[in-house]
Amino acid sequence: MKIPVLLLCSVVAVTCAVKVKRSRRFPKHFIFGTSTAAHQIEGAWDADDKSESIWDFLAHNNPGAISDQSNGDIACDSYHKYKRDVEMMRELGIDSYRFSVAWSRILPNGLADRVSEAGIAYYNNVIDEVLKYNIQPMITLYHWDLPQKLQDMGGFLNPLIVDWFADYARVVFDNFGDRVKTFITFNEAAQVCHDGYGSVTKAPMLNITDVGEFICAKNLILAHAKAYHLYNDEFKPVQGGSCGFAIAVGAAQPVTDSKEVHHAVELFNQFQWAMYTDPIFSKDGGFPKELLELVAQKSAAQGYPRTKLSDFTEEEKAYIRGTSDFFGVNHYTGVIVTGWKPAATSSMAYVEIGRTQDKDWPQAVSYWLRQMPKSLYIALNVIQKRYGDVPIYVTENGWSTREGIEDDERVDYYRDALEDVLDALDEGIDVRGYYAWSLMDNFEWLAGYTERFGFYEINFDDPELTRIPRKSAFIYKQIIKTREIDYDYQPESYVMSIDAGH
Ligand code: GBH
Repeated sequence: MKIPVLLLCSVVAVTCAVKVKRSRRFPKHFIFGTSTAAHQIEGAWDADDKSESIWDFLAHNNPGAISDQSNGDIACDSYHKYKRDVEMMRELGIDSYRFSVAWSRILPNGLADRVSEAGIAYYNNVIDEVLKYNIQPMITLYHWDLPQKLQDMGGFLNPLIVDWFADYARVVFDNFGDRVKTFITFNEAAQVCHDGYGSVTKAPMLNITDVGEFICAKNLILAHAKAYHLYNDEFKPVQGGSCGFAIAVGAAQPVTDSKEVHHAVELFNQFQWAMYTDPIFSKDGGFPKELLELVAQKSAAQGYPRTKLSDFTEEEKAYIRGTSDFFGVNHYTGVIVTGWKPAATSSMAYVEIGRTQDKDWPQAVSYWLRQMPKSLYIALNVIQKRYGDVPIYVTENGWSTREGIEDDERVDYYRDALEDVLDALDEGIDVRGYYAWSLMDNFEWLAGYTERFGFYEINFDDPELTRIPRKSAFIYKQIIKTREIDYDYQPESYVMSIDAGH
């Protein structure tokens, strides 16, 4: 489907003039970074006393589920090669590095009866190494790798996960919070609950449609809130950092300006991400009202004695509301929403919402990823409209290719996305930083090593796992250095070095 440019322009209200070189600059204190996640880069899956995570377990027991039958056993071997990783960060000149901590490396039993010395030592080494070069660490506590032992006890379906997570969070804050000033509790709650519990696209692949997803959602949000309160009450007064939540927000653009289509967009947003963020960021707290009603209607029509998703109690709402110091947004792409056609046969309103991507938008290797014009700008706007002036970090944004260091599509994607950030800044949206996904190629979940997101390429057949900078690495470096996007800039050679002061 072809979307008229004019419509896009009028709806997002920006100048859609052909790209002109602008002299706009990123503010001096704007943070540029890169993101990774433990299971995707560390390898060393059983080093020292580390136990299996749900992703280790999935790959070991059901290798056919992963498109190239690979696993994260070695991945980028960052467990041993973190010094090279930090050297790459210095080459790029980034201000901050977002990475995640593997729960099963810190607490091999999942529960907090025993803390792994080796696990703590590893993350201490990473933190100290980045800080040595003035790169600020940002830690994600949970990026999808639950200890399998906790999954055996129900994982996010067991309400005790709230305490288990808070106990784990205490160990993380306690050990690293003296040096780490930004924490993210959960990465992409919707992907944890929808993909992992409500379908088969992420571990633990439970496929308990709706019911599993909703139980997970409530427990996860409560776990987040408990960890936030713990940080806020006990650690922040001494350590002085901040703690937040990171969620995937895709742009949803109405196909026409009609009321019906705008309503469909709102519903789409509610089901895709706002059901996880309204309880935290909205004024009244709790789940979106309309979503609750629609789920209740469907539940009744399907013969359930009660709704599949009840709202939080008033006490819980108050406990959850306001528990994030910033909005972490992972953003990749978006859709054009065409309308909403309720159907008696579907279990969820979400699947009744018509959506499409324009065939003219460049397509990445990941099937779901296209370069939608202005998508990051649209997403940032929607967040600000919904929740007001909350500080925002773009905690992930990136593009997948196959192997090869000439990654012009990635260059285009990043330039456009950063242009969107400048547009958002111009309008007073409080974007504090931008973390590109990813520093290097890594284990892309069910897609294994077939989709490459890195500034640095890795040949996973090479035992040395040598990291080689792509063209995009040089472009990102130049943007960070000059704080502006120069569309004419081309690297003279592909030889990397570390600039003075890094
Ligand atoms: C992230 O997931 C993960 O955090 C990261 O680990 C992963 O490697 C990376 O991205 C690349 O996949 O709403 O229109 O944007 C992103 C998963 C898949 C979430 C697509 C949103 C719907 C499309 N995203 N999904 S859209």
